Amino acid sequence: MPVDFNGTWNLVSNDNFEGYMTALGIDFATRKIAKMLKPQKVIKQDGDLFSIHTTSTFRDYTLQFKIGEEFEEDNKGLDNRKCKSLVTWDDDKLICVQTGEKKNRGWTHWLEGDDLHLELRCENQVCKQVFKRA
Ligand code: VLZ
Repeated sequence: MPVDFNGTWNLVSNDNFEGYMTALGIDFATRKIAKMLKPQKVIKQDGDLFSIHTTSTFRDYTLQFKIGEEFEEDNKGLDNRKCKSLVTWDDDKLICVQTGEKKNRGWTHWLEGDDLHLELRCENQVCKQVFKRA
């Protein structure tokens, strides 16, 4: 039985989001706003189908995918670079590889106790976020 990520999650810590955004080429002014945000994630998991809605007072981002099925991701409102994304399970971790112009791009979600963890990777930068249930 896979882990159940369903729920509404509020950001409680955000380590090196600045470095991650810089690696993505996000401009200075946008980074200054974005690093202050406390985004919320609403995750819906139904078998192999997922949707992850990341919302904030500044911008929202929605991702829908099926485990094991590569899709084109537009990263609209983030860096707007298209990539090919593939999400798979690695034990209880959800791993996304985002293949495109940026090397080593992707993310990993997992649960630890009652917390949702997210590692965001781009080039040589790693951002670590922790969320608690709303
Ligand atoms: O999350 O890839 O949960 O997409 C931040 C919105 C969204 C705030 C970050 C505006 C999305 C930022 C991170 C402006 C530059 C992400 C995935 C894993 C799902």
